[in-house]
Amino acid sequence: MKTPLTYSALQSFLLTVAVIAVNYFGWLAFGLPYFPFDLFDWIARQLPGAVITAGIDAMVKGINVLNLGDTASAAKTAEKAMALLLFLAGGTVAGVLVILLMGRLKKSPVLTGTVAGSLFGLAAMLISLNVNLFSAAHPVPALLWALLLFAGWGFVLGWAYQRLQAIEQEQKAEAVRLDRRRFMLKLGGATAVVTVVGVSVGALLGKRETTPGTTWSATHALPNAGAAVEPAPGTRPEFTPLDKHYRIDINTVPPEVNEQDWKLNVTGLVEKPLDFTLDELKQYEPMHQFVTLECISNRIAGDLISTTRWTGVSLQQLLPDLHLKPGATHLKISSADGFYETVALQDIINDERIMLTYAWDGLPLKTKHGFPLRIYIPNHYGMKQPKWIETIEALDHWEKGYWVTRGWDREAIMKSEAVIDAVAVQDAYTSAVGQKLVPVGGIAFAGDRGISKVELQVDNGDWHEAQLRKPLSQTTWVIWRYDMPFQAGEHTLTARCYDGEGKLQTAEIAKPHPSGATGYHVVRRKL
Ligand SMILES: Nc1nc2c(c(=O)[nH]1)N[C@H]1C(S)=C(S)[C@@H](COP(=O)(O)O)O[C@H]1N2
Ligand SMILES: [Mo]
Repeated sequence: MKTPLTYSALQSFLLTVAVIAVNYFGWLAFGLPYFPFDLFDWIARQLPGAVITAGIDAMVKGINVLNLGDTASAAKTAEKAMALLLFLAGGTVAGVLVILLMGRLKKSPVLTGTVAGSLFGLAAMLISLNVNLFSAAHPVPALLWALLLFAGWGFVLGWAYQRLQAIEQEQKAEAVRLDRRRFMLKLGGATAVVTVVGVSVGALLGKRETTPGTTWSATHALPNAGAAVEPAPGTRPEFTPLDKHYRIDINTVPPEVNEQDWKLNVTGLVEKPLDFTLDELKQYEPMHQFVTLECISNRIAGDLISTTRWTGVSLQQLLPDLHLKPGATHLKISSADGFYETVALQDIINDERIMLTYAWDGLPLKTKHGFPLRIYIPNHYGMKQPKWIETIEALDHWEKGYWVTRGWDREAIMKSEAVIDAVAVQDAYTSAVGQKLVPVGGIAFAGDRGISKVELQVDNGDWHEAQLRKPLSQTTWVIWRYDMPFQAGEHTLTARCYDGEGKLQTAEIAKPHPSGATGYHVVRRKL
């Protein structure tokens, strides 16, 4: 009797589950690479920009439609789920192919499985090294780990195949069926145990990111404390708590850079290659800036925008110590995850705010926000601003950055937008001269251009000028508020803003791709 294909599929499915679990354990317990995520990230880097953009767009829409909470975290969870499903599907298919090969070769199935598994391990290792150039996992233990894991998978696959073959030799068809089923049950039981133990021990040993020390904001008043205009109740916090700052990057799991091994390398058109440790960078006069960062993928009124206090060294100040050659015109900034962007030297010379940043809200950057070093470039979306910086290369020409190569805007200048965060509920109504008022408010943002005016329209009426709260700085969003006279019924509210130069934001509705979303924000509310 021949083993049916479903048995082969089940067998390789079970073993792939076990690999995922043991791999998880090794990742959390010892910081070894986690192949399902690395593989997923690698594929995402190879796919054409249009495919990735469509994928991200669909994901963000889905998160909004299904109301899955904050977009950045939900997207990362979705990515992880996709990575695991993909690995599981790939592992199952690969296992079936290897089993078919075992049938063909008629040699030792265990040897065939082990060799095939080792080849997969080698491929996984190369992919992992290609994606994660970070120093936490050293290549040698990582390579051994990949070989062990995948060769082990192939070995057990071969062993199980042999066992099933032996069962097929039995006389009665009924006995074959029964024994086969018994064997699969045992295999399922064993993989279940490995999976549960691997995942739970891994989770127990896994280190959580701890935030040492106190944030700056916990012990200091914000620079606009006591500003006359109070946010309408329900408006998002003006200063984003550190653990609420959005996160967007090309990594399922952020690269973990080891401070001891890390140096900022300066190469290219320089008198001689240089490097800086983090401590050396901290010797320079620190610069503090309140910054609103926004992702170009943020939709109108989306949550991929946050504000905190950035600290670092102005590139203008560092420049003389880089000893650039006269021909240098651009700096190419490259990161531990393979991300990169170029900054024009002229921009640095014109704008002292362009800064290599090492702290947010008074603490070293969190791993996911780019520890140990990221750049700040005012007025440009996040896609222009690498995190986890490792290298600065001086060039004599401009080059496309990671997302520009993939079809996004070269300049990626932040668009002007006004957002309605809150229409107060009844308890929060105010009144003036006998008139019941409904506080309406939110944020307005136009990069470093600032905001000069926000207006609100109720239904098809006139535009009413809102009050503006004094912002944290010229480079943050501005909180606005308009106390709208109460009128019972359902209303359409529309907000728009003018930037610091008095330029009205465009009403034209544009999607995030390729240059950032535009259009007036409209909400409907029943009062
Ligand atoms: N190395 C690296 N830097 C990166 C990215 C990335 O994928 N890799 N993503 C960029 C994008 S698209 C955005 S919006 C910001 C987000 O920064 P945050 O996650 O700290 O909020 O990081 C930027 N810097
Ligand atoms: Mo972004």
